[in-house]
Amino acid sequence: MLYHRRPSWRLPESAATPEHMFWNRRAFLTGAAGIAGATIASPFAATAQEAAKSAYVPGAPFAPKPALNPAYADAGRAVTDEGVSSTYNNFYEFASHKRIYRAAQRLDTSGWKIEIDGKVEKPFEIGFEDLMSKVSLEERVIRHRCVEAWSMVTPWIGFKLSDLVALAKPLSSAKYVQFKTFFNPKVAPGQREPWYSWPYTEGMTIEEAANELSFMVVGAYGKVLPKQFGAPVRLHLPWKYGFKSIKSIVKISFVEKQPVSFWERAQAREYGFWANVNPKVSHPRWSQATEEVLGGGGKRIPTQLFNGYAEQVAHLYSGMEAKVGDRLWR
Ligand SMILES: Nc1nc2c(c(=O)[nH]1)N[C@H]1C(S)=C(S)[C@@H](COP(=O)(O)O)O[C@H]1N2
Ligand SMILES: [Mo]
Repeated sequence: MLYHRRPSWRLPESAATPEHMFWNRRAFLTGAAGIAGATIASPFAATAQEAAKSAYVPGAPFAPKPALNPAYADAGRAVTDEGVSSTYNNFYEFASHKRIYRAAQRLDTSGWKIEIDGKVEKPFEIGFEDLMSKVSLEERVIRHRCVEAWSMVTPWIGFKLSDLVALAKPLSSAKYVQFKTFFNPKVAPGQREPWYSWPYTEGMTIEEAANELSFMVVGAYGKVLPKQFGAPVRLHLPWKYGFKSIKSIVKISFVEKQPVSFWERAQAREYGFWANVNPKVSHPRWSQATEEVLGGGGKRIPTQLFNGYAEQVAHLYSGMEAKVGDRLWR
């Protein structure tokens, strides 16, 4: 098929990078466009069992649908077709290629809990539905820029990460927030691949977490978040490369030291902690100056500093480039 693996990727010292996905996505877009819409219906359908267990069934209509935040009503370009964005995903837990949407349906999100710990007043665990009753939901149409140089626009439903930080009541010693994805190799075959350090983790500073762009996503395209997008709850940080936007979160820890994240551990030279989008700073193996519009028939557009969100986030990094150099941008 369209996906191939270089045998050398099985070696830990050349831990797999997402580069091949970029090329395979291109092959998919040109070679197999159109099949997406036809094949998605059945894997999205919830089982009766799931529906009985939860009011939030992945892929079911979001009812009532939260109001669109007028500040994010328009991303300046077309919303990516749902049939494209929901059948071409990065979710290494299920496989290191993009066509994981069927495999991801095995993830059982009913009874989902999130653990909050570290430097907080009192660690606790909260059920997903309980969390939903404590946050305020809205819809945002948002740009997403993957480090592999493709991009999309998605109508997300979610709540501000700052709502959750407020619930967690961090201590003043909490300087960073660390996120963890579920770990269940029985369901997620990618997690049997020993050259990665599972579970997927990500992190950000507490100031970044307080920014209003930091969004916890629980829905897309008017639906309860489909599993392949990272159900039941994933982070979205639109000014950073996509790998920062961790999926299917089970744990959030408030910590003193800068956490090491999944891709940083796998390939520190290429992927770091900050990963802010900057068209002027190339990835070690490709330019970041332009991006391919997902579902756009191979069309490329210029990449914008902070993915076009500089006004909201640039101040977070003033004076920092002198300290961390190019690491600020990868
Ligand atoms: N747990 C987990 N989160 C993840 C990933 C992953 O492999 N596992 N991939 C990341 C990358 S590289 C991108 S571009 C986005 C893709 O999100 P999407 O599939 O919803 O488009 O998810 C990010 N979050
Ligand atoms: Mo990505």
